[in-house]
Amino acid sequence: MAVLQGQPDLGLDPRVKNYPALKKQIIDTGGLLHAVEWRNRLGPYFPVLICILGGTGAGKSVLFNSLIAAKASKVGLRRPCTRGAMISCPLPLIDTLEGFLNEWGFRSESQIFPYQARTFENVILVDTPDFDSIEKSNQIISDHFFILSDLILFVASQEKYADMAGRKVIRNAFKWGKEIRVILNKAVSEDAFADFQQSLCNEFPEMELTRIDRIEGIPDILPTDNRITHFLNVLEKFESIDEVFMLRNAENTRLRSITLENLETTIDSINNFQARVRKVIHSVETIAENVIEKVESQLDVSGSKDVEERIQVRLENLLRKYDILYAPRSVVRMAFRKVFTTIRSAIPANWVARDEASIDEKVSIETFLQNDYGYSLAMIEASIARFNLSVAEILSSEEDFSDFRSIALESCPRLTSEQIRTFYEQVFPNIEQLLEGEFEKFKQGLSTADELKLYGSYTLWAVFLVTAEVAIGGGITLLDMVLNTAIAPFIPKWLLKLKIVDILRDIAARVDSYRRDAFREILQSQAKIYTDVFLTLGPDEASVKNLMNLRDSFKNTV
Ligand SMILES: Nc1nc2c(ncn2[C@@H]2O[C@H](COP(=O)(O)OP(=O)(O)O)[C@@H](O)[C@H]2O)c(=O)[nH]1
Ligand SMILES: [Mg+2]
Repeated sequence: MAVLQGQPDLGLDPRVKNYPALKKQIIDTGGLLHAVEWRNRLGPYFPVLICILGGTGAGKSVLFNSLIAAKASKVGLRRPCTRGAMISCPLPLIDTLEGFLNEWGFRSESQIFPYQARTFENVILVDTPDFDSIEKSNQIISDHFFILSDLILFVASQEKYADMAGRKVIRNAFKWGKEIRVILNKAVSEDAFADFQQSLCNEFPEMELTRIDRIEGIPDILPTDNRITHFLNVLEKFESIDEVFMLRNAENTRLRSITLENLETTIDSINNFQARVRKVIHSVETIAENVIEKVESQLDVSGSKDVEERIQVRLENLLRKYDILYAPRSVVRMAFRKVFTTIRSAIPANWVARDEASIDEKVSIETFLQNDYGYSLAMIEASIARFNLSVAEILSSEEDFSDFRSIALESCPRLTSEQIRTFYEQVFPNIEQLLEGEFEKFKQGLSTADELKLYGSYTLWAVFLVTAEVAIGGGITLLDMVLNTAIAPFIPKWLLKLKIVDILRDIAARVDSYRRDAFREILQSQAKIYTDVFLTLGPDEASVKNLMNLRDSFKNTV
């Protein structure tokens, strides 16, 4: 049962909207479970715990003293006069009682008073601190004794009988089915008593109400006259061990069922919270899917005459530079490296270099970004921004998400341009290597004659390069569109015979799928920032599981 101890909120994030209510529920349930365990340990023959409960100055301490016939508990109107609990118990039980007080954490605030003048050997009588005490510790002690008691003597005074806090305690006991006797103390007026009785009967039929008349002065103990005889009888009843057994057994059953009820409510609340988390995560994921879908459709850009022309110019430039100038292969490779390093960091295609200047100098991020088609880092950034905006909108529009909204603002950073670029570099594969691999593969199936021709020509490199650029800039759709018109005319006949067009399609398809994956991964990593934070709001899974197991075992025994 220690399951709820040490982690009174089961690891919930305090920023969660219903945190205080949930935490209180969990603590209450923990208290009940502890009480069940405590009672089990003591068994059904342990003396009954009779607690005098009531508001400040009602006369609890006076009644306590009167019942044990000793001026044990301090009496007074200065509040709160009684600090902690005053407990009267049979001598042989003192050690057990001390253990109990230590276990429940209010040993230092309580006093034990062994019975002397009047002894009930099967009764532990507790003068509890005022439940309406301004001191929190007093309230807690009073709450605990409420839970642990077998029988409650609830004291109201004529001055304060209409008090709402008192009403709440009685209501609670009634709901619980706990044995409770209500006492109107310091009663002087017949009307007030009748009035109190009436209002009690209305709400709690068959509630037993007893009256103790006011005596003169400021007594700290009442004379043993018929004012308290009734209560002495109640206590004396427990001289019979059968009565003890009956009451403790009945109270055990009530405690177990109220604990089960509390467990169910707590689990329901936790389930509701978890459903809310699932809902917000689902919303974020749906938004991500929508943005991805939208961007994917934008990735299928359509070509135009202008695009075709530019691709041609780009090819011409490349061929002129590497083929016609017979540049050594290493120079081409270096150029490749440079082009693709830049492409990897800036993404889209560039066939803007219409003049004959070296592409090494011409390829720059600016010219990529100037491209009027294809997609770029700017496009990824824009869609991430659109995604973040949609998430913010949904978090603001749904009342159910109000706490998630501020949590997202506080704990979910948006990816910066720099991070997006880095992410892209990480997820996009090394195109240069891919093309080199293609080149090697292509060579393998060739006859010696064809291979020789291949070494003498850089056309293949140039065509590979342009293909990759087109795929990065406009995807497979664009490539298909321009393959026959803009690219194929530059491919020599002997190369065409070697099914080069299919190879180009294959390369383009792969590059295209890589860039789509890269985009999706970046967007999903932004979405994950949200969902990860929402998932860590708690509660701790193991504790919830424990709670459910407890609930199940209770169900079988209640
Ligand atoms: N006159 C009169 N005063 C009472 C009676 N019962 C309690 N008191 C006074 O009410 C005040 C509060 O009593 P106390 O037992 O300390 O109340 P508690 O705060 O509920 O423990 C004390 O000054 C008592 O003397 C009564 O029957 N007659
Ligand atoms: Mg008192």
